[in-house]
Amino acid sequence: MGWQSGPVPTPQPSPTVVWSPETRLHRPDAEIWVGVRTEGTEVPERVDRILQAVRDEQWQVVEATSHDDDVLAEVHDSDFLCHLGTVHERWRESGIPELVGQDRVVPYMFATEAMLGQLPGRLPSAVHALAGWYCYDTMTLVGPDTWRSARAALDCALTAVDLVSDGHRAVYAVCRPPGHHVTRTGYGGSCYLNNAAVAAQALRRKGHENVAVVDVDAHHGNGTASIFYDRGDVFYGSVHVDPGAGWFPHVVGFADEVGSGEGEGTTLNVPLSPGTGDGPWCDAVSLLAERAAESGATALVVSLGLDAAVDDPESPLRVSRDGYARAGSELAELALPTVLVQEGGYHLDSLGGLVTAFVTPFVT
Ligand code: SP5
Ligand code: ZN
Repeated sequence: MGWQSGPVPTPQPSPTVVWSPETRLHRPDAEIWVGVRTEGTEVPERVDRILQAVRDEQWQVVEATSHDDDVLAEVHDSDFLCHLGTVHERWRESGIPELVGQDRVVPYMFATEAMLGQLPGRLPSAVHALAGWYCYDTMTLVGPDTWRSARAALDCALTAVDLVSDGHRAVYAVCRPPGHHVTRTGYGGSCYLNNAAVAAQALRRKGHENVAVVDVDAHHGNGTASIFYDRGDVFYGSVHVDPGAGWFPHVVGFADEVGSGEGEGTTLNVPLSPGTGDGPWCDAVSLLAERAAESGATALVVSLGLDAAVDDPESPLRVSRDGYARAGSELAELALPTVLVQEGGYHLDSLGGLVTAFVTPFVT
């Protein structure tokens, strides 16, 4: 070793990935579907698989910083947030875990119009009834660490917004649990807080007059769609498996939902038949990109679900890794400051590779 050897200064690659160790804490442990308890597919290992893949790419990974509730409170109802933050503690205090052997919060009834008719209905006092007031399915269980993880996932998204606002071209947030099924007042679909919607709102607050959300998850993002349905300042475009063909969220996500009031024309749904692969799926992403550009958006949020992939257990779409790479290129070509928010994607062996395939065009 001569005197000239020593550390050679290398330029720091820009932060590309934001994560938080707390996103691993949430363990739903089960998913109750058509009355049957299964293990569920929205597992902590998803985070590990994604991190491994981005580290293999030598992308810089940074930890999320904590953010206050200001933007969150603009997107979600305050009673809903209070409920979600405290419901597991109330469940425990009620004695249900000992009495019936269920330590996760699971609703058993839903006060829909079918129950109430024209009656007003009021907030139930029993926590097991209250559970169905804010949760709209039986698949989305709340455990002791669910709130912490959901809040940490949101911090990932908000940290990504900060970095993009500071001049980074694109930042990917490893949000877990995912978020796009959460409305202003209710959660479901393995989601608890709408990370993408809060990111879009945060970009509005940072001065972007128009923001586009493009959702490539296999399922329609009913939460994000509903939050922005009547707003003209946030475009929402989604490609997903046709809910009319029998897929979650079943009741929304159809092509004739185009927005209302000031938001008329700022929603675009592209439902595809089960079995659809790369060609039509990539065409749909191109259309969403085109319409996002036409909306006048100066910033982009991508709801990055990888569950449209051929091997995914939760959807019948058949997109390849190459398809995800092409979709990433289409959206990267918009050349907008971009926050990529992790949504679904459940095939553990392919998940990380799908993420890097999609994100690579944004960072090269
Ligand atoms: C964020 C996201 O992708 N949420 C997915 C919500 C849809 N879940 C529907 C689950 C349907 C039942 N799953 C049973 C497992 C069969 N493989
Ligand atoms: Zn999904």
